[in-house]
Amino acid sequence: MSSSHTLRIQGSTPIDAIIFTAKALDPDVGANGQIDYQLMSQGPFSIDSSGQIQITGPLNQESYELRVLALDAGFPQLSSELEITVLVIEQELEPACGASDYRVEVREGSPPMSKLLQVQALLPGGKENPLRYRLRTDADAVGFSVEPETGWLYVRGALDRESREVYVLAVLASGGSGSRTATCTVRVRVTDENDNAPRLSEERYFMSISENRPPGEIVGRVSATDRDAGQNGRVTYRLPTQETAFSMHPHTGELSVRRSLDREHQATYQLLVMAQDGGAPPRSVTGTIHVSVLDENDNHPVFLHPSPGRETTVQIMEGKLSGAFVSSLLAKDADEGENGTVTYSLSGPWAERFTLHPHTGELRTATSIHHAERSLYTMSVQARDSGSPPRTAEAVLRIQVLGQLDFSRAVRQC
Ligand SMILES: [Ca+2]
Ligand SMILES: [Ca+2]
Ligand SMILES: [Ca+2]
Ligand SMILES: [Ca+2]
Repeated sequence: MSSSHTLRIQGSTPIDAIIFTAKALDPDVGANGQIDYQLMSQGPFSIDSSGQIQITGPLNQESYELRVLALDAGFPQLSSELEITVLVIEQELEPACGASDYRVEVREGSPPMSKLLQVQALLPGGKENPLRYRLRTDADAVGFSVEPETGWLYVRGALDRESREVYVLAVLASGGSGSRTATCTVRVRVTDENDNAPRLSEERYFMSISENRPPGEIVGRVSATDRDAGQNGRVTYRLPTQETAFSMHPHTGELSVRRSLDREHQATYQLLVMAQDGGAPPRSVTGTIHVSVLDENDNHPVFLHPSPGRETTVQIMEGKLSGAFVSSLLAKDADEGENGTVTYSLSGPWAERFTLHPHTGELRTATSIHHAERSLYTMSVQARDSGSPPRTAEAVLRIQVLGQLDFSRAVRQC
């Protein structure tokens, strides 16, 4: 019985490596079933009792022909033969990357076809068989290309760090006897350029603060963001025009008053605010802040009539019917709304003989007035605003009642 077998082993297979196990099957049992193996040919090989063939020396030939004899211990002795052709093949050449991990930085916005770096894979002894490079097509590779012959990596279009900062590319180098491929990893980091101006959270800010607040009181806050990195994205704030009433914190964006504000002097302010990044050159944006000064009840009503600070005398004719016009009171209040809304009242002895309209200030008789009964009424008039707490002003009004006789005399003298 004989059979044959062909083995392919690499020339670099180490000494002592087991390359084959011969197995002769013998149906006999006992001594007849014990098998002895013998290697009948020359070469750097040996076989042991279990049929394992080992390498015992360097493989210098391209091929070896081995004959294995399997003998049993019976009588008569039976044998079988196995022919093994050992082909020693060259090791397959595999390309290998020149670096385990390529790293490169590229400036954001670099123009298309900017060179990044050259990937070089090596093929041992394969100079006559050049490698070709290509990019593994994936999402990261979209913005890049590689020159097939040289391995130079390019950007295809300008990169935006604010969209993506790191790309991991796989450059495949293929060639060699076995068409093997080496995968070289390239990490591309996009460095920042100051290509974004800060953006204010609002184009126009509307803020308010009560009048009379102490210096340093915060009115409100502006904020801006900048998509760039580091100093290119660090925003500071300022009021670009000279402002005597307001100041801006450069880092927090807080607007505060430099002094107390007086609504009655100025009720609204419009300010420019500028947000600027720390790039070189810097980029900036401007917005506007509208500040409303809210009213406080910090003004008394002031009488225009009767004259404040001194007594005012008005004259009326006696005998007028109830409801006759006597005088009109007028007080002004510089405040706003309720704080500036004035109501009038009258006090003093005999005040019930007159009526004062609380809103119009019209003073009229409440009864028929006679000179003989009383010729002079001295009244206290009060103007009060509707603030909380209210403020008041007082004045003295003297009403002189002229008798018919006095009046005729007065007319005759004219
Ligand atoms: Ca910026
Ligand atoms: Ca940027
Ligand atoms: Ca007032
Ligand atoms: Ca006020």
